[in-house]
Amino acid sequence: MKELSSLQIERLKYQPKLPSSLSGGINNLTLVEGNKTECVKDAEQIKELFKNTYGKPVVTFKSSNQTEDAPVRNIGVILSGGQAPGGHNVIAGLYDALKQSNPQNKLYGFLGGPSGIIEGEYIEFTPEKINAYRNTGGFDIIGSGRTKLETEEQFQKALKVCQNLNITGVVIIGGDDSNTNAAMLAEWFVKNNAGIQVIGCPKTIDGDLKNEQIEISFGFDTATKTYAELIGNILRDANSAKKYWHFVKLMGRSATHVGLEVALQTQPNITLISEEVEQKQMSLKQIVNYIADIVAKRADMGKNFGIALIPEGLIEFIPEIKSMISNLNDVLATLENDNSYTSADENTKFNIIKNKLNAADSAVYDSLPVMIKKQLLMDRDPHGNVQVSKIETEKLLIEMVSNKLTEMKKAGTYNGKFSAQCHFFGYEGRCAFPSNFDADYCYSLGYNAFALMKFGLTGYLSSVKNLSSPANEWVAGGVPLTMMMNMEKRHGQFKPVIKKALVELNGPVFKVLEENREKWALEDKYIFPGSIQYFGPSCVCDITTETLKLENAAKLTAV
Ligand code: FBP
Repeated sequence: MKELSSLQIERLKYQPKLPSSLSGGINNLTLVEGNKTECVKDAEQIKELFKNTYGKPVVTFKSSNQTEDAPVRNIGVILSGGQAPGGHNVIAGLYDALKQSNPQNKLYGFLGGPSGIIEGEYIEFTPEKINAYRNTGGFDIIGSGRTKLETEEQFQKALKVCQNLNITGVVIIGGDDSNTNAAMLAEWFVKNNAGIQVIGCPKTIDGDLKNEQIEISFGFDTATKTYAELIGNILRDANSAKKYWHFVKLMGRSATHVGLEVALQTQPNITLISEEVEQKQMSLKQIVNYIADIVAKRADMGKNFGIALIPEGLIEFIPEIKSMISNLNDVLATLENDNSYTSADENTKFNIIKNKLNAADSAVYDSLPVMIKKQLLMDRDPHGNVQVSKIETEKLLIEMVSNKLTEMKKAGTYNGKFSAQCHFFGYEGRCAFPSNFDADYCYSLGYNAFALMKFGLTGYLSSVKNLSSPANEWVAGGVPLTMMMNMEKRHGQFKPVIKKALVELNGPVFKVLEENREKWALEDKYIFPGSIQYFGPSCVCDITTETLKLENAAKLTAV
């Protein structure tokens, strides 16, 4: 019986690249401090909530000839939130840096996400354990979870667990919500003189944890390439059989970075961008008309097939539904402990909600199909987000487009055949073998996280920049987490959170779609990217995403 696939065996041997500033050794670094920082919005409240960690400078590292002392340290690491390719390499980079710094150092992995540090569930990493997971996808080395760290009791428990293990530093690998956790924990540890540093690492396939300092979160590269391969295959199937319209919902939560990137890699007929829907204040009906119009035009050309990409978070950006969801979130927060609601049957629940929503939102809620009404009532995640992955927007759109085409047929404005298939791509890409880019980037982020700890920093996000250049030219450093924060409503209350980066409609990436989409809608300009290549010529193994390429090129021209 085989224990490992051939690719697994070969990937374990891959040696990830480091930026040259780090490759001179973890004990041979100089820290360069930039200017003090401000948060993105709501400065007064954020300053008040993060009295001890607010306003720190952005930092970078340079390699130095002087070797520094490296006292023995124990560090803990947490994988938090949704899986993203490369998480294991962050841990491998962190482990290698820590052992290189002082072989007596220990790395503990908290099990099952942030709850592991509260419950004291952990393992100590051994070389064998780390070596078995190098360059692999998944978070299964220690598991992940979405527990929100925010209460005094949780912080006290975490402190106790860390003290028992002599841990003086915690690395949290996560997205915007998880790094909000990291910022809260860092502040609490400083306030309570705990002597424990906290460093975050930017993870999420969604690509929405980015800003001037963070070019992209890890996992986006591999996940989008995986989806692009699948979409390319479906495009070819559609173009071969010429009988189906494929409606593909793509993960990415609120922002449409994933959908946009995949569109640029494959050039499908229709790509909806949530941010554009919101900006143009498009109603659900207008979106349906837009799709039906393209279906009809293609049918006139004898083409009863095509592909439409639907962003996972679309529903939250359609103005009338956005307003309804916001009202609904407040209503649900008041019903959380109301037995007459929680124990009610489905129809009674619908009626309670309908009566509690304001008139306009109630009408919108009531107009939706039962399937969607039900999905909108599902529990919010621990951070208060609607679980958009469970809302079947692709099915909703197929049904509504089909109804619209029936009307058009009666009116004599459509004379085609509409047969649709629906897909949801998300989980397929989150645990793929990391691309060379993600393998290198993640390893560097983990290695760099330990460098930040060595300099006594806390409340920072590990940052590696200049990512469109070869890895040795990448710039390693750190960004204060408070710099990315603002106040947002969650579970009916305003809370400090890291601001999500949405697709910029004036940005270079969206512009490419905007300039080409009419052509892509009617002419078939499909591109078939094929699968991620791990071995072979650099032109296929080391390509970055279109998003990174275009955004970094635009930054260079702006300088
Ligand atoms: P993170 O923000 O934690 O990285 O999660 C990303 C994501 O994959 C979203 O794209 C998706 O909406 C969500 O996780 C799904 O969550 P779950 O894994 O809990 O079903």
